[in-house]
Amino acid sequence: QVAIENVLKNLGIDEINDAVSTGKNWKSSGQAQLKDIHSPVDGKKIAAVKFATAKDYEETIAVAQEAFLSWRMVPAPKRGEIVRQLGDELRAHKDDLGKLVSYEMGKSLQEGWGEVQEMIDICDFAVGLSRQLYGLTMHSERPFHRMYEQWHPLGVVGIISAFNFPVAVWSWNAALAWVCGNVCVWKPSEKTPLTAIACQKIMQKVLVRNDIPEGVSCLVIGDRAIGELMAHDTKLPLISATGSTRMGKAVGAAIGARLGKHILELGGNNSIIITENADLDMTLIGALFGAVGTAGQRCTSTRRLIIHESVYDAFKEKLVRAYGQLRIGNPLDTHIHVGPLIDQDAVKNYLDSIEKCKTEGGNFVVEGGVLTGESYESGCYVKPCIAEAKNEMAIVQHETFAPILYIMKYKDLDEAIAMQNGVPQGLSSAIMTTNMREAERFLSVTGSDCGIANVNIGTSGAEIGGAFGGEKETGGGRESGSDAWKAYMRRQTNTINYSTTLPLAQGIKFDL
Ligand code: UN1
Repeated sequence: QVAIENVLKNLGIDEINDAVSTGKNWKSSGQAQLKDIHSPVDGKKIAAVKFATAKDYEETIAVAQEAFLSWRMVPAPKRGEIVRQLGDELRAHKDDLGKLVSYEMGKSLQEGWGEVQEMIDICDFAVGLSRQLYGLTMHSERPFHRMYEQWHPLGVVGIISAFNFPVAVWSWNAALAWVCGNVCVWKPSEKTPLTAIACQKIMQKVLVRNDIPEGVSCLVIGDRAIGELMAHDTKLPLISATGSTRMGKAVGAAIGARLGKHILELGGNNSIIITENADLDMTLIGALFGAVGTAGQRCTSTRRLIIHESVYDAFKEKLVRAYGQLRIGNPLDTHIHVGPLIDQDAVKNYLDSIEKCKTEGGNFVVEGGVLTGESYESGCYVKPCIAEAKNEMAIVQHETFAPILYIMKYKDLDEAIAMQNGVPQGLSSAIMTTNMREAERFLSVTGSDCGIANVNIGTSGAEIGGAFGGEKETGGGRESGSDAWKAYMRRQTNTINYSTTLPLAQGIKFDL
């Protein structure tokens, strides 16, 4: 049993929490609306939070802009040292923060801790990166000239995150943005503001200890209205937004209209191709965790299984048996596999999708439904379900953020790849095979069209070291590892003439 009162106390969550924080200071104007935050685990109120007004937002941005002027002057490796200290604080708070993630969002405690581990990992990554913000040097076509490029910070970076990874997605963006010399303004999901407040308080300790300018890390609790302000705000040169494709299209259009930069991480419709050469025991684990982990609420959740006809029945039987063994309940109990959905709206969405699937001819081999009775009082617990379906069905083409898995048959690999790619989204994909030709074909230019393509692991649970993101309606953004940092900086090409004449490029003559 987890004593949530102690967790809240350890993380500095009060009964009533302020709307905005500029690093050290917390405040909210008189007009800020007070909202209760309930846990999907037991339906109980956790705490109340004030929601920022437009005025609160503007004041926060002004402090962030001011902080940028001095933060950009701190050498990058010294900025890395601040992020290193954040990583240390997160290590110290991993247990409590993981528990609060689990209680506020509903994912299993293992996954709550895993999410905090991702934060720690990205901090480590960013510390190393702080000494590796490399630009290239080029050979000039002119004598006694030197050419190179360098990377400068952008300024105030806006981060809009979703409820499903309430803290990790912030850290992927913020840790990189900071070592790059930017300051951050974070609008967390209005469904999970408390974990965000906890993170900001952890960062606040680091800032105060190091006497870092107020506003390097800002938090604005708010709903859609604040998101819209951010999208239109020319004071934010870059916005990194995670959420639904619908949100991303609106935010992307507003940012595009002002020619700002964005990193969009939107919906996925991820599939695993299971070939006749798959190791079915391994496949079961990948498919199961992908489909029911986080109650199907990851962008990388497995939504479709594309199974070779020769192993279809055998695998279906294995899967159905495994679904029968799933333990659904309080996610803070470490024996539980599946926790609740985030709220009642999500439950309605889940039920609507099941109905639509049935109307379109889907055949449920594991039935869904809402769980009631003791320990399911919040009304957010649902049964993970499986439907035999067709890839073309409208509901299959759509991302439902819930544990509904669609399974379908294929005859040859070309057909399977066409099905895998035949959806509007392009985030994560996988093939299960012990055949090298199949695996390489899937990874080739004629294979998966997704940002992530795996062999013999599932679609979810990406490591932070790789660039994370996807194509098509997933939005095209990349966060986290590899060279994703470049999106948080502006590239400047520099040509220096150390000769005594001024020759023009391309041999152009312009003599007087
Ligand atoms: C998300 O669902 O928003 O690959 C991100 C994964 C996690 C991140 C998911 N590392 O499943």
